[in-house]
Amino acid sequence: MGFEEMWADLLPLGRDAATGGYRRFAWTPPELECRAWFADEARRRGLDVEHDANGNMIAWWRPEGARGPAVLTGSHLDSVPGGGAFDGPLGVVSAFAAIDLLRDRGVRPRRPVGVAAFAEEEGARFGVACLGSRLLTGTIDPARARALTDADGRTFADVLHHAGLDPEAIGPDDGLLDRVGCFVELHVEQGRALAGPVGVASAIVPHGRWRFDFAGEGNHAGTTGLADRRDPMLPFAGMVLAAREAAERNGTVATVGKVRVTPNGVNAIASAVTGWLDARGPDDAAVRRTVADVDAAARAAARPHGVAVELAEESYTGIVGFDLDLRDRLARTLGGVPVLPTGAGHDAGILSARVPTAMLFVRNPTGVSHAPAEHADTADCLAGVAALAAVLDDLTAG
Ligand code: HGY
Ligand code: MN
Ligand code: MN
Ligand code: MN
Repeated sequence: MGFEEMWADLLPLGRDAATGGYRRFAWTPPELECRAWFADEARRRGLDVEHDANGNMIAWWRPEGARGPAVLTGSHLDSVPGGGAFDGPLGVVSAFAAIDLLRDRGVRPRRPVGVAAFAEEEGARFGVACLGSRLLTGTIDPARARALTDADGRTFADVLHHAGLDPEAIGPDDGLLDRVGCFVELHVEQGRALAGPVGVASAIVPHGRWRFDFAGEGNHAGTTGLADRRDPMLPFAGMVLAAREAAERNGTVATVGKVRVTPNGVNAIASAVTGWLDARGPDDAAVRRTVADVDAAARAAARPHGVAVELAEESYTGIVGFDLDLRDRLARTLGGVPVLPTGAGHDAGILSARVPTAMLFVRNPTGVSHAPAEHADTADCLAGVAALAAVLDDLTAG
């Protein structure tokens, strides 16, 4: 079952007719189908699947005689709403295909190799990106994680319990991390900078998401005089515009892509609005200034309308500089491919706090990601598999 057959099997799972993209939210039926696909591919290869306490899965290849810290690869299977086909799954399918290549060549790794599928990388269901790898590395409080809720008000603890996991068992897993020597994540490029089929990541720029809650007063849209309104939509609108202005002023990027309106009725003045800001930039200070500017603008816009504003939640990742030795080793193995930073967050960025990590990128000719137009040509995907196989061969040789 080579790359193209695996890809054809996975591709139909989780399609979202409404957007033409994918909707594979963690532990919803489409993502559970992807998890079942993962277990099938592992079983087909005689790999043991480990389910850690945090909902992450790792398929282990332990050739006879292999010992010592493992080389971990893989990525994630979940998606953003309306996401593309490649963000996450390309890294998982390529990992299985790279193992096939090594086996076909008779390569016998002297270290174990793991294929990971990290849980809730996009944070699309519970609002915190890389939730599974954050829990694994101890970079989110398990109690905070258990209390996270999805759009239907279901808690992460509920969903874990329903998935057969113990919500009280989530948290850092040093035992697992101690078995990992390094992590190499292959990922579709999220941009259009790559001149060749494959590149190596130099860094992940600082990025984060901030939740703003606006509290006003619900009322009738038709019978309430303007002077009697406390409409939270107005300062929310101010926040959206301020995000773009603050980004231009601070040399960053900022987006408000998600909003929740209560009660969300055409003829009802909202009682509450929640908006999520995503801000990213070249350095911590620029991102922090952007968020501070948006916060100030939201409060200034709220005051005249008697609306309360709270910057209620933050999940932020400072700059991730990948392990230089590992990065240079990959670049050498691949014969001097381009090395470039990324503005996208990844599990590799979270794991880099605990194990040496590196990333490979596969060219995306559209440059689009987190949308249906995300793409990688098959030839480039196969070049990515070959590159990953070469990297795994090198890293497991001794
Ligand atoms: O949001 C991100 O940057 C990543 O694609 N999860
Ligand atoms: Mn993504
Ligand atoms: Mn991703
Ligand atoms: Mn990722």
